[in-house]
Amino acid sequence: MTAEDTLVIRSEIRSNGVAVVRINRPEAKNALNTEVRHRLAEIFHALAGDARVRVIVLTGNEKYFVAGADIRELAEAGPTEMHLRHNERLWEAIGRCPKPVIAAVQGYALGGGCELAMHCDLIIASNKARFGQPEVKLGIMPGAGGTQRLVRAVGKFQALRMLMTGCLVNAQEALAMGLVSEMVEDSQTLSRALELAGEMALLPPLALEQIKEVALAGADLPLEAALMLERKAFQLLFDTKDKQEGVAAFFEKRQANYCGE
Ligand code: DAK
Repeated sequence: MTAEDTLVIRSEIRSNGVAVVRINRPEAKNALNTEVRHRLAEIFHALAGDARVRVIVLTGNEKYFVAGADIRELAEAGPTEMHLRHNERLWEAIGRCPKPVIAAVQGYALGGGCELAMHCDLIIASNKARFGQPEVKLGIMPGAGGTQRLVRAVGKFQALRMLMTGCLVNAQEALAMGLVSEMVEDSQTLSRALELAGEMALLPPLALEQIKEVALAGADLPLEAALMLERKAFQLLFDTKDKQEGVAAFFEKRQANYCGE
């Protein structure tokens, strides 16, 4: 196991190929300030390029996943400064990560925190988790994909209820509307995310990568183009050692051992 600790992010790579990234700013309810955003981007870039890593779990602490952007950093900023921060480049490190990313959400996931969870592929939520896009109550609006990813995730009427009232939804509501993948007992949140990550770490990485890329890119394409994209990716996988291994393991009635090639 290798571990890296900084003041704001803790990350470790476990022997089963699961990396755990933990946001650690308890004094500000894990709010995303410039340092956290930069460190998150650096860590995700590093994990994406690290062959040991198969799956990433992103989490906060027991009470706060992330309480949003750091409001102190928004208070004084003007439009040019906001533009020059180019936060979109930092978010891309997570949204475009080619490996599976699982959010383990306990407590509040608000504003940029809800957007951060929506950058992930699966969301495992504590039954005490609360989600919201309360930016409107500050006189602003979501700026990291909230208006777009939320509509795509839960549909217009639930999304606009959250976006235009700033209300918080509990985990049960979030599950019912399709904002989270699974809801579990609060104390089981991280362990369930790690269990799923461990299972996915045993699956063929190239197939997982292609599934993620095609599912996400295809959602924004016309159906015919998306289906063609799927066919091409499907065909590509027939060239992999892992396809041979998966089929051989099936007939030999054994566990497949995927090498990622
Ligand atoms: N930022 C900074 N400090 C925060 C904070 C935040 N988001 N949330 C909480 N804190 C601080 C509080 O100021 C307080 O500090 P002290 O007074 O102790 O110094 C401390 O954390 C404890 O807060 P509370 O006393 O309020 O704690 P509670 O447990 O009672 O309530 C809460 C927790 C999370 C429900 C509440 O603190 C809250 O509603 N916080 C604000 C949530 C919020 O409005 N979040 C949305 C922020 S706007 C962008 C992309 C995205 C964004 C911006 C730009 N670009 C691409 C450029 C995103 C914007 C947002 O997320």
